[in-house]
Amino acid sequence: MAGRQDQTGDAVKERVNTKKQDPTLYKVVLLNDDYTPMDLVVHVLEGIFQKAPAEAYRIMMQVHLNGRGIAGVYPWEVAETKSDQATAVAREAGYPLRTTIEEA
Ligand code: TYC
Repeated sequence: MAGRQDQTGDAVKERVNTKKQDPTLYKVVLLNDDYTPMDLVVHVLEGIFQKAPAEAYRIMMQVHLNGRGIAGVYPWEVAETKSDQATAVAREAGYPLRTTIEEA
């Protein structure tokens, strides 16, 4: 079985699972643009990043006023998936919302 050393004779099973978790966390950063509607960004923050309405609005305004803001902090695969989902929602609606992923 992958990731296991069988117990035979006096051999000791040393590893149960060789697939180690990556402990590194990554920020999904939303970037400002002049075209994506504010309410679409709030919708993305609520629907994809699980933010409460007031927090979603706060993050959206942070991005609008300062150019960038943190949508959330996640393990790599979660960050990548949410980043892709956010831009996909915007593209489907015809808007250029962009994100970046940075080590937290
Ligand atoms: N600046 C956009 C506007 O005035 C709103 C916006 C906020 C766009 C956050 C992108 O990540 C963003 N409609």
